[in-house]
Amino acid sequence: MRQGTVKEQELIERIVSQYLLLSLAGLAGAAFVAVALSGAVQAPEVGIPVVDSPWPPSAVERMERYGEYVVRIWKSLDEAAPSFYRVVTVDLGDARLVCVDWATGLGKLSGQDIDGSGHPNVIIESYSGGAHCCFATFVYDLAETLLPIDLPASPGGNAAGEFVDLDGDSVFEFRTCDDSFAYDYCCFAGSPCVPAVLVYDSGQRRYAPKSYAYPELYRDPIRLDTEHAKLTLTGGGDAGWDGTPKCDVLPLVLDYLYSGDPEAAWDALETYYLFSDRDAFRAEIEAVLGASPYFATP
Ligand SMILES: [Ca+2]
Ligand SMILES: [Ca+2]
Repeated sequence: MRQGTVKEQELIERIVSQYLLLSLAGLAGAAFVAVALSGAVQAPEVGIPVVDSPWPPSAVERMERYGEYVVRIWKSLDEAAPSFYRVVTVDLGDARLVCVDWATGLGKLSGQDIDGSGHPNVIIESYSGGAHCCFATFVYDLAETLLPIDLPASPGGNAAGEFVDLDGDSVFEFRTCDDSFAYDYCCFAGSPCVPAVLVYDSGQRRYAPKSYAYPELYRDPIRLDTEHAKLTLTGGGDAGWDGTPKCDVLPLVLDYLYSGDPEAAWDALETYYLFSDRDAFRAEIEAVLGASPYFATP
């Protein structure tokens, strides 16, 4: 196994030529396609990733070098493969250190130092397809050794996220939303996805929830969700699965809880939710948030 621009170029040219061969082979019959495909899959020196997939990756779509590390985005030449389907690998010398199946590609800050370690990071985004499911982001610090960074996945699987430096200290926060209540009380479109911020903990090398440190992010949602909650008092809200307007009130309650103001949250629940199961509703909210990796209290 080697690293080198010339070899890499040869690889790409060879894969392209095999792709052309495959296209021609389509005219010649399925048996010939199978032979050509197995040739592509077996190219040993490039380390084509072996994944349990109906669409084995067979071509390098993009390659990046971050220091000594080589990151490749692989795609399948099978036309039946979903358009977003990729496999991402990270190699150091001859060693394959990371192989993420069902990737969609690299995060836009890949190659930058997002955690302040002094080494670049690689960010791999994945999406498993299907209705609303499932987004995940994988982060590694490319130091002398590759170090995984723990980043909790979307609780309901429906929300992607992005790295943003919210406080200007050159360490990036992860901004996303918490979809823990998706489908709980009403349809997906009506379910809340409250803004959530995870901040980097360099000691633990992990992202941990700390939305309450960014109350300014909740000002606009609180204003909008208050207007929405008010509709319940005039009969203008939408009834959920159980005939109550839980999905009209819950977003506002969550805005306050996430922003670190539980008193305002429970006041809002009392003001806008006038049904007899209010205490049970509150207990459910507290139980769900207690189990959410995206929620924390000050
Ligand atoms: Ca870093
Ligand atoms: Ca920051």
